[in-house]
Amino acid sequence: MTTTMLYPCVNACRNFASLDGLWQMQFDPKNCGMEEHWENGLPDSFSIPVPSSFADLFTEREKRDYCGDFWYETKFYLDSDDTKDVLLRFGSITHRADVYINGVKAGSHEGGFTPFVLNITDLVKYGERNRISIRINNELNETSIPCGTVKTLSDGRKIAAPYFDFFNYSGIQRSVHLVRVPKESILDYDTVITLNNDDADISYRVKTSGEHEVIAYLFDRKGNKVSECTGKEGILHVQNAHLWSTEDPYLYSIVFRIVNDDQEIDKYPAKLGIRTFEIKDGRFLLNNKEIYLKGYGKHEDFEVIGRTFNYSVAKRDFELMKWSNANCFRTSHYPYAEEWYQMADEEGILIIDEVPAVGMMRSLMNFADAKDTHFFTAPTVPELQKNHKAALEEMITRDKNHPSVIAFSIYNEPETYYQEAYDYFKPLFDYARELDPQKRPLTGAVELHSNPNTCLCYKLCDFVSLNRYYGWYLLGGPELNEAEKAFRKEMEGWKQILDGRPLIFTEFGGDTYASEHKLPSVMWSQEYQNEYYEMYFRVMDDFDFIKGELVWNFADFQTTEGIMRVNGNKKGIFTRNRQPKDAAFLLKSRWNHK
Ligand code: GCB
Repeated sequence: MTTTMLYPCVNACRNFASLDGLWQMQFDPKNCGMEEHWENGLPDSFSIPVPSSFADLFTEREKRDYCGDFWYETKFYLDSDDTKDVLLRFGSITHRADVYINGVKAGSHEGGFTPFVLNITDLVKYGERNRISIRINNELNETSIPCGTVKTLSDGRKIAAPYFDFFNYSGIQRSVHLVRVPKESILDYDTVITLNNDDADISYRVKTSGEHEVIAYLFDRKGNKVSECTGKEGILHVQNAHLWSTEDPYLYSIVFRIVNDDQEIDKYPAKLGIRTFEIKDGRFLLNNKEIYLKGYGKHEDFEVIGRTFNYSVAKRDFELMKWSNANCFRTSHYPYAEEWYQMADEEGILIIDEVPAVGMMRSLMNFADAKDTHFFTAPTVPELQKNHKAALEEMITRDKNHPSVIAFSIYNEPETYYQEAYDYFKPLFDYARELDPQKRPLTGAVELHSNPNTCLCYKLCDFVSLNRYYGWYLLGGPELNEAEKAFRKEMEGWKQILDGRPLIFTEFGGDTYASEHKLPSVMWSQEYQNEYYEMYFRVMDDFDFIKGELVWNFADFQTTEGIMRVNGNKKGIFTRNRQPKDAAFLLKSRWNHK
């Protein structure tokens, strides 16, 4: 496996071909694919779009809910050996994959939400068709993230039993690229920005696979060169820097070239926003100015396409976020497709980037049936931690240069109230701090059992993130006043122990059926959703240490079936097809002045 995760681009030195389109697929419920050598050709396949989440494309329940091994296959053609390396880049495969080129194993990857790249130069044939065969597995367990288990039905069929509240969409859900790069190439880069009055310094580091000289350039939006520096490490000075902000997301271009005298060996261009983000005196500062975080927890989720990235859906989401005066979203509960971050850079929306560490508590009904499962004492924990660490590394390596990314979230709702949880997470926080050159603030989201009296892991966080459901899972409907009292009491508790850390809400919300209205309100009605949010805002505005509110959820989304869900989670401010519920107008008006 090569270490480059850089998003593919085309120029005189490097290029790519998209392998998106119709592939062949075959389920392997008896696990006979390996024995029968399906890597040499699928015996009984059907066509399937790539990228896609296969589940919602089918009309048969057995296919939608398929859990186990399945295979994908396609062919590609390479016409000449032009001395470049050939890389095969998957945006993600959920959850694990073994990749074969012309029947020979090229590599494997565990983890369904980050890219992986295989150098297949020695496995391809020129002037001939080449076959890619992939054995994929979408089972959940307790060693990989997200966590869950598998149930085997009496007919032998397996179904996924997630310990989390979103549908276990899987398959090749992101784009596949065949990338050609020079033998000596740019592998990675990072930048750290400091502001000096009106000027900025961009310290950069570039990793290449060779020893030749590197030159770095910065261009403004009109293409004028504003700075240049020679060396694999250096500083680009920018006079009168045009800062990136949520109101004015101005992007420069940074370009790296590997040169040998006059000869250009490789070149890689990327967008760059000049901004700083830090926590000072309990406040978030963007470019040294305080910013209050307003927005949403989201999912990659839409009708028919499931978790597949789609530019039009993403554009609509950014338009709705901006319409409602939001400035931030959390990539609950996994790193999203790279295009989300590129668009957020352009649109001026901030991102809290979350690793898929969700379901670290044995519960099949969200947290409602979980308490004290002692998740972090299981023998599976060392393996889980290894995979968690790898997912963190892949997320931070991939996303570290985006101006939109302001923080990393290391977990969602694990059992943080045991010493073993602290011991599990401590090295992961240390590792994340080491990995991120910009030293962004770190956090993790916690549910109600992790409160000021019990939570041990908040101390690892630079800011505290709470998922709270007073007035929904607890003290709902006629007891909303009691919910407010309990909520205020908890906030008094946090006030005592935050010790300069800002606190934000990463989730709060109630399921709301878009067609339901009732006066006086009842739970599930649009009127109740408004009353619920009004109660939260009343409380939040009374506590100075609260520095952000991300409601749950941006839109209704698909989950596993069960008595807790009506064909999915309905806590959306927007419906699944992106039309507003009444609460959208409440948020829009609040966030206009907040
Ligand atoms: C949570 C989870 C989120 C669920 C949400 C809910 O605490 O973090 O994944 O979807 O509650 O709606 O119950």
